[in-house]
Amino acid sequence: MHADLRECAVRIGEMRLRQVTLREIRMPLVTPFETSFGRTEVRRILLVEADVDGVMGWGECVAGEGPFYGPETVETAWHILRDFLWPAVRGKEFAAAAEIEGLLAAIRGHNMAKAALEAAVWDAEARQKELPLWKLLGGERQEIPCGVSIGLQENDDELERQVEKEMAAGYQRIKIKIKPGRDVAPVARLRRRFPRIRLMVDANSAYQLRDLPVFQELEAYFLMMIEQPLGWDDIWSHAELQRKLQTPICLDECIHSEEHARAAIAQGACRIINIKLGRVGGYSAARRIHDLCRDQSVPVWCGGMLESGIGRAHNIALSTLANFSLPGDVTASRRYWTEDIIEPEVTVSQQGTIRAPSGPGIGYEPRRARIEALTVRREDLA
Ligand code: OSB
Ligand code: MG
Repeated sequence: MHADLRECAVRIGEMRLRQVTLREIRMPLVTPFETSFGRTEVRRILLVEADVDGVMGWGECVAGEGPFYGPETVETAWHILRDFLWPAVRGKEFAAAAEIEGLLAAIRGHNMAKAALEAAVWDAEARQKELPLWKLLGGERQEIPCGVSIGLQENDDELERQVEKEMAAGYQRIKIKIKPGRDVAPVARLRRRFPRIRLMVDANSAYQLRDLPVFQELEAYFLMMIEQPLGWDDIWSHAELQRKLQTPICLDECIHSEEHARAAIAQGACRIINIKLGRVGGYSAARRIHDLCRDQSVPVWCGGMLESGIGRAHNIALSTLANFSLPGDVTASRRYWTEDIIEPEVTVSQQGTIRAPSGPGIGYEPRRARIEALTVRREDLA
């Protein structure tokens, strides 16, 4: 073949990142969200806009305002994106968003920063191919089951009102946050009031193995699962605890990679895994964990991180994979925001489901004027 032709053939289907724009927006939550590690009133959200050969894709970094859920923050993510991730992809050709992970592999950790960039490229690739992202990912569910995560409340009356409201809205399962001193009593009360609902608790690593009696007491209330009771990076102690409990443990904070998931399952540290794109470093890792869990008969569900519409839309796409068989923390925009940054907003049916969108990419359009108005900081990387 002539050299020019070969050059041409090699380049068909190749993509290149032309520019990346980082933005920080601030969005006040409709009501503050409290967990065992802290309280959030205003979300600082880092958005990544990627220009892939003129097609724009969007990703959201789920790092928190402080290093309390995991080690990353908005500031560390911005630094890593600008100073390490962007230089690792700048000018590189790739055939698919699935190759981004490999380009970023030399940078250790910083999964939330990586996932935001990778997700933006997935959105752009799907838009370029005029496909819904969920189909490009191999998703099979047209409708995804939804649950809600209810933060720590002022008192148990208020908690009961919240549960009533969310059940009336159609959500299929209720998760409440717990912490030492605010665990057995609220669960017992909710179970008395709602004997048959699918109920679970999330401790966000607030307990230690010596708190075993608390979890033994919780066994009486038929919880679907107990999410991340022990140390954020301590798989071994969860295996100790799971051996002593009938109630399934679900790991969130502990699982950062396929290797962590394999170790946790092999050790018996959990029977369910919560997958978050940010925590595991993007779609490539999320799909591997999904496939591993499917092969090991471990159900998974999609966690949430108080995302704006962009991150919410990505969570919907991920949740269409077949083994996302349990209701996720993927909910309507209006639960968190007076006005979201996507069009249309995410809505949930009276059956507690979200319909996978039919439009290209994430299937929701970023509302540029609103994003611009909320932006407090912007940097173009070229
Ligand atoms: O542990 O799942 C968690 C929010 C922030 C940080 C961690 C968690 C959560 C939630 C809320 O539970 C999930 C959501 O509705 O976005
Ligand atoms: Mg959790």
